[in-house]
Amino acid sequence: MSPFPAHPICPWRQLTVLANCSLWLVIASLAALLHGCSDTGELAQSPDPDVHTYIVHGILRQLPDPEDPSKQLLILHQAIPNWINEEGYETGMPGMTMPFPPAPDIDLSPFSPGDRVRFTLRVNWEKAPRLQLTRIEPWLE
Ligand SMILES: [Cu+2]
Repeated sequence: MSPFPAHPICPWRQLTVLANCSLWLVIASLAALLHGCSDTGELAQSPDPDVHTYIVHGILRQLPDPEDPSKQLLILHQAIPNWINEEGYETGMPGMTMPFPPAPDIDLSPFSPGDRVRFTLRVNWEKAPRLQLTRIEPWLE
């Protein structure tokens, strides 16, 4: 007869270890999912199909110049996977540098080019300004 026990870890114990691992996997996947959903992309759909609100991350490239209207707020933004275009199709938008006209109450004084930012983008395909940045904060990870 072998001097070693047949089951160094009892089956019940193995099950518990397995259950723990699966539980962590589920928690990790859920966290990843929630993170993905809440971090970048469209917020709760507005009742108006022409209005969409997105949370977007990017790098501030240029601040607007009140003296020179041609100098707009430019942000290199990450891809917006669930971007809905003017025709109502979810086409997504790849990452790019583009202008984001800020809402009148937005204070850009704490920001400088090169800053990592997280911002809210409100799109209204029916009414100007069609794109408007309605909130901006440092993008901290
Ligand atoms: Cu873009």
